[in-house]
Amino acid sequence: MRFGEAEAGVANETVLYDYWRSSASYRVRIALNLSGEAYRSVPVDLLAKAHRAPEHLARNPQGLVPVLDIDGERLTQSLAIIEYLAETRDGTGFLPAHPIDRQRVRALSYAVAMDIHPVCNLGVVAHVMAGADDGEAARREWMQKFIGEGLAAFERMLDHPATGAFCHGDRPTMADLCLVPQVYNARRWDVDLSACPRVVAIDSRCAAIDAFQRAHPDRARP
Ligand SMILES: N[C@@H](CCC(=O)N[C@@H](CS)C(=O)NCC(=O)O)C(=O)O
Repeated sequence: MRFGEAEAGVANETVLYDYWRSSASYRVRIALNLSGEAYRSVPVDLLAKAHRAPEHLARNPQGLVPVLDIDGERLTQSLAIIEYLAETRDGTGFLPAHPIDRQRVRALSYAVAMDIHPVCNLGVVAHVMAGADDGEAARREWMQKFIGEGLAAFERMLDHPATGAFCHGDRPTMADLCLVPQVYNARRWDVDLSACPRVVAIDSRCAAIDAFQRAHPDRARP
């Protein structure tokens, strides 16, 4: 056990510290559901700055969600968590077997998680708003620009023979776990997705899957 028993609750219980609207948390909720991993959610209210409180900084020195307690360990970074599940749980399919397929799934995942998501994070956008005359308008414009441009590039990446019913082949991989929360955010900020038909179609297919439905922010809202 790498962390306090008091925090751990029931020994070896899987606990996700998350926020309902956090897309990095949403990725992990989908991954846990698809893995069949039972877990308890502990909300960390980003709007109330609970992620900056000592209690959460003790869980994650970066002051970010998600944090996952699993197998007696405490994990951070959503993609590293998804890869851990892929390596320790049977048959997730989050990462394909062949290195070149895995490379493509990671490239698609990183296009969302490392290129679109960080510039649209709460702390970054709050800084943008603070420097603008009309903070709300500046946020909207910022989100539409960076999510719109990022998903347009993702759409072009999907123009590839390995794209199937999902981002890579015919079952969800880590790339879909990244894409769906990003599309949720795109809709939240009224990003025009009319030039992204593959993205929209894959998102619809994922929306029909129970594990994705149970992870949706509307279901995760405390
Ligand atoms: N690379 C991290 C990103 C985590 C992250 O940025 N989480 C956001 C919510 S989606 C957060 O905690 N934001 C708080 C802030 O920006 O202050 C991961 O994938 O887990």
